[in-house]
Amino acid sequence: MSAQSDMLSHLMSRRPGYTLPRALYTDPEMFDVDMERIWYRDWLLVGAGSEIPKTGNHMTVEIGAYSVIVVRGADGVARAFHNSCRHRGSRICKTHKGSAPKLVCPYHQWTYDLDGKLLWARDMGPEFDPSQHGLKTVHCREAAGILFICLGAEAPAFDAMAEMAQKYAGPHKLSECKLAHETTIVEKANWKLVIENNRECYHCSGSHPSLCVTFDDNPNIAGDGSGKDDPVIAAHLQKCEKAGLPSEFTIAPNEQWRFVRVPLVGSSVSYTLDGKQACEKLVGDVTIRDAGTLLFFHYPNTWNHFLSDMVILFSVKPVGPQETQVTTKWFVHKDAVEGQDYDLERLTTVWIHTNDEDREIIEENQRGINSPAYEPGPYSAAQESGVAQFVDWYCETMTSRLTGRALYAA
Ligand code: 3BY
Ligand code: FES
Ligand code: FE
Repeated sequence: MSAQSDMLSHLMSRRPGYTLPRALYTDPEMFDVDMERIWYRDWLLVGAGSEIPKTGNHMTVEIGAYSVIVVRGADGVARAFHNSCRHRGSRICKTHKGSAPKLVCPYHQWTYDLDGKLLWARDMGPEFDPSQHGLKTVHCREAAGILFICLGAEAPAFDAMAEMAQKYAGPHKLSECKLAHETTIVEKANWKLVIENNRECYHCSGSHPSLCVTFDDNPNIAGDGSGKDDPVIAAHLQKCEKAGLPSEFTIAPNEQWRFVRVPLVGSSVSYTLDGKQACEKLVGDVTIRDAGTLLFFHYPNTWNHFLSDMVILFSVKPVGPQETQVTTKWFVHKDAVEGQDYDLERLTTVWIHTNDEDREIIEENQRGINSPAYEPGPYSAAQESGVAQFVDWYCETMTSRLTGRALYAA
């Protein structure tokens, strides 16, 4: 109870338009409240459905204290279960990804069907009721080929976001893409610093030489949609919409997610060091190379880029108050052949560098905040409105979940 009232008093003391009070980036108890009230309740992106295309394909995901199995059923539906056996609690799947016709616990071989039902348990006696010992379910949905899970007893609304994902990302047909490469890096910083950093490009010119070849750091482009009166952005929007690619800035009523398609720098078509394509084959129904990038964020755990020739999904997982994992997954058309249609190094190099550069600045951000001399500082209205938007979402969401009311008018 006291961690929650501490959280509330930190939230009450915060100054809008400023970075958060120190405890919210450092304190283990505040971290636990973040996990309980945000991470264990919201929809979280875990990857693409095409990573587990066939019956019995599964992946395991660790979210805080939880371990979750996401598995493709015989009916083609992806389902998620707690990765904890109903016998004595062992983890059932220990590999990051795998495939099996049934889920067999490695400890005493209790065997579960792909829909979580307990099928077989040896010598449990006549009184034992297998129907009471199925795997515990976790909410799982696919939207435009993107896989989400939610650990909450009741999941928040999903359909409005799913509809928008279908509209904006649908033409990229992620379900018909293959995973070309995946990395996970550890950043020694609070998860909110990772998201804050992603929501601005104020730092880009100073830190991202390779990204800046193709990604425009003009804050009006990706910012809050205010740039649509700019002739370059307006022309890009028109061209993409004409090519069947919805592009106009759209944001959830509670501002938890956003879609917008933005142009890349000059004649660049993909995230490469020369701005030229990364893959010969275009994805899905995309017919134009210069479609720019469709940006999709969904708080608390993801930002994504849908391009004409690849899709990059980013997912964040808090490990501790000052430790966060960032997983990046690069997808290309499923028929694209490595070495022929794309070169893996060329496909991944810009974001491998960018991620590492971000890790470095975010870790320095954390180290500086750890100093007793830290005090909340002001966001630039011109450059960091996206950061302020995230921080407002966080404070508003946390406050309403702790008190049942909203701190600021919607
Ligand atoms: O990943 C993004 O959404 C971009 C790229 C750099 C900063 N951020 C606004
Ligand atoms: Fe799973 Fe015993 S703990 S079968
Ligand atoms: Fe960055």
